[in-house]
Amino acid sequence: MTASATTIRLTVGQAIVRFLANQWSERDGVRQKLFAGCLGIFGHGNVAGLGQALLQNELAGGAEHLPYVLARNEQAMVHLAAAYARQKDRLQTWACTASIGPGSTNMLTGTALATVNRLPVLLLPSDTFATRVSEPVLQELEVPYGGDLTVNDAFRPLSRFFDRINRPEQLPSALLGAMRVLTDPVETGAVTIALPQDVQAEAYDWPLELFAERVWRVARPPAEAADIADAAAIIRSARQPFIVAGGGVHYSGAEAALRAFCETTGIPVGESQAGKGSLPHGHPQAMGAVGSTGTTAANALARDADVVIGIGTRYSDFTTASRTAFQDPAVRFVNINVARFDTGKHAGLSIVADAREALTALGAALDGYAVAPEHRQRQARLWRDWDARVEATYHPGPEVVDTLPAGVLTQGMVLGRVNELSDPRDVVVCAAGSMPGDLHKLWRVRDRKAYHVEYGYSCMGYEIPGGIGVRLADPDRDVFILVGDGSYLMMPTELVTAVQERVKVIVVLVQNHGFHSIGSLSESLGSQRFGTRYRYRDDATGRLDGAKLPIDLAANARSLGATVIEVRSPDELDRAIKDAKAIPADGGPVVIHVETDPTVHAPDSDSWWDVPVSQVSELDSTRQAYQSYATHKASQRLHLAPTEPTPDDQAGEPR
Ligand SMILES: Cc1ncc(C[n+]2csc(CCOP(=O)(O)OP(=O)(O)O)c2C)c(N)n1
Ligand SMILES: [Mg+2]
Repeated sequence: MTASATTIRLTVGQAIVRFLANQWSERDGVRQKLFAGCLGIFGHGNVAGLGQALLQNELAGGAEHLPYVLARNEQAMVHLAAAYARQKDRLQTWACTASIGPGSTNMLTGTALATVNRLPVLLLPSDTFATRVSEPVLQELEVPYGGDLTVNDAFRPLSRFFDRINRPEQLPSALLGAMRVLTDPVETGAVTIALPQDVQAEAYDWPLELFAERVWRVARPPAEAADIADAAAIIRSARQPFIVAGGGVHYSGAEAALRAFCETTGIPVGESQAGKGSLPHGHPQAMGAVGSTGTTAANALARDADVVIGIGTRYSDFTTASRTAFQDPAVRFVNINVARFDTGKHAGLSIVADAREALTALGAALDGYAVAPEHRQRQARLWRDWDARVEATYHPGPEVVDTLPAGVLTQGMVLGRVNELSDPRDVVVCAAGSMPGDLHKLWRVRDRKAYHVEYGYSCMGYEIPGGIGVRLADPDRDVFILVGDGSYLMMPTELVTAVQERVKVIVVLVQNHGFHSIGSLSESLGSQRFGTRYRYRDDATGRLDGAKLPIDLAANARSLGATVIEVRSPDELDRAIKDAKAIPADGGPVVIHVETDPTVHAPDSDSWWDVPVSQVSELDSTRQAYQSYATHKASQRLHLAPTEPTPDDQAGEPR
């Protein structure tokens, strides 16, 4: 076949690279490249297909340039891409290429994380031969009952879009479908195009128009007027309304609209993990975190709320304290979300819309409405009480400090020092362990993009690659990655990527010799911290309660090329933070190693999280925990009553 002037002969891999380099997203009149680049790890599945295409692209440079970055672990590269997308408000992301078999299945956890958190990431797992002539190839899963099944079919339930390119002709529609999903705020998540190794290298005459620049406008759907009118009627009759701000507030860039809405109406705001920072710390309506890891201020207001306005929230169990957060028997919900899937939760009144658009419309419809002055006063009182507890956690007195072993700090002190010595725009990154809950409660957020805790999938190992993604997305902010010893051990690998790409991130490695989080949880559930300590198996007991392990994670980080600072006192920590901040932007990763006492806890949330306890047991500890579990369980609410304006609401009568 010869190519005419309207076609170009390229391999499937070359066509993908050329296509991706020409995709743009646009919102509010601002355009940006949809793909910052392509992350990858090569093996026989992609080295000569997509790998050759990326090489050719790199050597050519120019407008089509799609930078290639070599990662160390495929799961980590998907985390990096997801974190990047989150920091960019979902307007930009990365593609990820992996080899056949383990290279590709390593991406599954990252894929689930992206979809759970609704973050756009493009995955290009390599697949076994479409022609099947050489089967079974290295790393092929042979399924006796299905010749067309491969390990990559495991991506299907984790992806919002999945396709496999068995013939070049299938590529254009797959690419267009993938871009549609990546840039749609409702559908977005992980998008997978599986690429058989032979097809990647196969040539085809592509119509040139496939490679035209394409701009994908990210929608801001407005609310239905009737929904806004109903919501306004319901809110006008509320005595103690309460807002739950979720990640949708950030993705929509609705912070200013939310602030204006709260200031006029006086409605207080509680934030989910993804929504934290929707209002800056210190704003009169900012009650901080809500739910299982919430502040006592937000949780008290949530408990008594008669109308809950959910904005861009999924209402996860942490946010609703496993459906115990809202205890007014007649509580009603008004839910604003781009996804109808979420607006329907808790039988709420559904406002399917962009958060910024809906808040602006609702603010106008509520003209003249404000909560009673006592409601504002209560917020101020509750917040003062909570903030004093935070202050005492950041700066504990001798009654705590004097009990600490030499060289050991509390986790609250560490969070406090980092918070106070970082710049307001610096970003804190975390994902799993005890720190996400503590950060949710304690961290004082001063900028809309300064808080990045991945708590949809809460994936140990996300922290370091996630922090690198944030830094690449926002290179003029310092990034503080708070990582526990358990999470660090799962995935320190991308420190090497940060060294290679000269990406500065400041990792605060909190060593407490095991799982503080799951240890405390285990204890509270009667399971006695079983299996949560990094200790030798004791010869006498046969259990993991011997001496601490002789591990040196500081040396480990140093061996991976990071600059390491070990601290053993608050003063040393202060100096380390300042020194780390002074390191130049191309100075690579810095690791501050600090040891903390896992028995000192953050202040309590007056809240609960549903984790089932064994109903029968030989252990007293478990039997006692079950009693307490049953009590909490009894306060769970289903929230099934439909929310619609009553005649009283319509008449503008307070209930
Ligand atoms: C990949 C993964 N495996 C298991 C878990 C369950 N889990 C949550 S926190 C945690 C322990 C984290 O330990 P560490 O990082 O040391 O933090 P710490 O609890 O000590 O603060 C575990 C095992 C998880 N969230 N992610
Ligand atoms: Mg730990």
